[in-house]
This record gives sequence, structure tokens and C-alpha cells, in this order.
Amino acid sequence: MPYAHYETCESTLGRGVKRSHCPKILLAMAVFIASTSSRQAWGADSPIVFERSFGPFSGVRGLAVDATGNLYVPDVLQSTISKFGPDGALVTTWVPGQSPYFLAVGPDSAIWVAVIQNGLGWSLARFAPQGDFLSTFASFDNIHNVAFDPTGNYVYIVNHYFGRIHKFRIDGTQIASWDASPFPVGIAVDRGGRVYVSLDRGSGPLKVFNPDGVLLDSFGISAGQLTIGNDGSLYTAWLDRIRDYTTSGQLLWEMPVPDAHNLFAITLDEPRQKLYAAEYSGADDKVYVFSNGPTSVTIDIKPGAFPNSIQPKSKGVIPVAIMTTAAFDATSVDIATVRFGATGTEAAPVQSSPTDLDGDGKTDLILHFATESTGIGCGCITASLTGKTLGGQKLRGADSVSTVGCK
Ligand SMILES: [Ca+2]
Ligand SMILES: [Ca+2]
Repeated sequence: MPYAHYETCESTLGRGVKRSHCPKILLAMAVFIASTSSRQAWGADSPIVFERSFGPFSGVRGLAVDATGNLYVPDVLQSTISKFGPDGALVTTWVPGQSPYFLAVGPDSAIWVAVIQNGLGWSLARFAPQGDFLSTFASFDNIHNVAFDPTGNYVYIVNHYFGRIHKFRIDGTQIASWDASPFPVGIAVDRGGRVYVSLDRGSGPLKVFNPDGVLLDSFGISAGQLTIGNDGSLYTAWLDRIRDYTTSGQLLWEMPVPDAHNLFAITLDEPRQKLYAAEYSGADDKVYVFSNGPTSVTIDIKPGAFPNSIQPKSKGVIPVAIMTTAAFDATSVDIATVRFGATGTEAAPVQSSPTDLDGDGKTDLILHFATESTGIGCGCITASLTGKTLGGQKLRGADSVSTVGCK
């Protein structure tokens, strides 16, 4: 359990002022962030929660997330790649060529893009994470996709129109090529090195090959892109829903996505417990964001003031703001579920009001909590807020505190 490691602050309620355990909370949060890739996190018994959607885009066939949680969205008709930060804010947009069909983050941390390059036709091109062109890895007619072996030593390229999978060493040497006709599109490689290939428009069974291209299995699964989680299961986005299968093709769970009709692309960001899916129709396509675990919200204890001085023995209240950001709408908070204090479970708000605190035109939420109910003791250096949205999505945020009047 992620939060089992949390130790409570020394409460001022009926206790003397003693050495506090609060500094350990920060350490426990880091452990939580680093240890969320397991079957428990994304398995059959913990389905995900829809968080939000954004767009529009004009045809999204692939999605990728880098090691720090940035999301890359290629737009086929606009011929752009947009990079969004983990907070949902647009970081940059660049034109990698014409019709970027798919991308992946390579073991070299470069962004590998299947795209039409002037003079080279369809190519697999490498870009720096800010969009600078690095090199062209290979050119084939109608490259549609790329996947990497978990060792990072091999690259698999989907040659869509000719129905073939090409295998390269990362140094650029081609070592195999095999038939996966007709019209392969999606590709993913599991930890055992097996290669999963989906066919265009759900036209045929999903095929499983060994690393040398020997057909091992095929399942009656219709899918666009494919991704495999650290739990070893296979995630697909197709038409109006996302699905999770075992790697032997057994459906574990499926989830209809509100207002989605043309889902095609999918990727996971397991360290941050996010799943992204996107539509491919050519107009008004959206990226859909799902989460498994509390959504991180930005809170500001004593809005506008710093340090956030708290007098633990005070009979007063502590104002705490939940900020609206690109990724989160503070007006969606179910106020009755909010708790705030040393661990985020203690005090319910005594007062709340929506207001635009930072003047960005978006309404934030300010809540007041009775200091004596928060469990914030002398020596505490952080306090947390938990709660849910009206839609049931779990929330968590933290901010620093500095205790005063403790002598
Ligand atoms: Ca503050
Ligand atoms: Ca605001």
C-alpha cells in the first residue's frame, strides 16, 4: 500500500512538544513515486479512472511518454508533434516532416518518429526531446511504427504497406525481416522479447512472434496500437474503449471511454500511474487521460504567503488553496471528501469558497481548516490534503509548513 509508510506528525492534542517524525513523510512520498509498477497497480482488480480529455487533434496514431512524464502527441494531418508536461501544459510543438504516424521514446532517450521526410520518403527519424532533428535511422516505403526490445539492443520497424516487420540492431544493422501481412500497424515487445503485432482496421487476428519472427500464436483481438505494462499485460485502444488482456489473449477488463469513438493510440506512464489513449479519425480527435492512484493536485497553504507559518497551538484556521491548472479543475472537488493535516486524513474544512486566487481567469478553491484539528505538531515541515472529485477521482497534494510559537 503506497501510503502505509506515512508516519504521523506529533499532534498537539494532549501531548507535549517532542521530536517529530514529520521529515520522514517526504522520504515516504519519494518511495511511493518510485514503486508503483506492479500488477497490483494496473491489474484486473484495479481498473482505472477517467481523468480528462484534451484536443482537438487531426489524427493521432501514436503516443509516447518519456522518463520524466512528458507526453508526445503526433498529429498526422497537421504534421506536428506536441509535447506536454506531466502537469498537462504544452511544452513545445515542432514539425518533424510530413504525416508523423507513430513515435516512441528510444533507449537513447531520443524521440523516434515514423514520418515522411523530404527527399527520403518514409523514414524512421530521431529527434531530441525538444524537437531538434538528430538523424535518420532507416528509410522504408510506408513505415508505420517502431518498438524497442526491453534490452534496448533491438529496434522493430513496421513496414505497413508491404506487410513486413524489420528487426535492426540499435547500431543500424538489419538482422531480420519477416511477413506479418496484411497491413500490420501496432507493435509491442514483452519482457520475454515476444513481438505482438496488430493489423490495420482490426482486419485480422493479433499475431505473436518470437524474437526471430517465428509465429507463436494469434488471437481474435482488434486493436490499433498496443502497449505492454510492467505487469506483463497487453493494453489496447480500439473504437470506443480500452482493454487489458493477458499476453495469451484473455480479456482482463475493458472500459468504455466517455465520448470516444475512434480510439487508436495508447501508451502507459507507469511511474506516474497514468494511461493515455488517443483518437484517429482526422478531425476533432482527442487525447484521453486515465489514472490509477491519486491525482496530484497543486495546493498552496496560506495562499500568497511564504513560508507557510503555522502556530500549532492556535485556535484559529489555516487557509489552503487547491489551484486550477491545465490538468486539474479545482471546481470539480467534492468538498465533503476533503481532509487536511499532518498526513492528509485529519481535518474536514470548516469553510470553502471558489475564487480566482492567481488571477489566471480560472476559478480555484480556498478551504479553511481549524488548526487544532489538523494534527500539525511542532517541527512538522509538510502537510497534506486528500479528497475526491465529484466524479470519484482520488486527489492528493502537499505543501511545506513552518511551525512557530513552539517554545
Ligand atoms: Ca503559501
Ligand atoms: Ca486561478
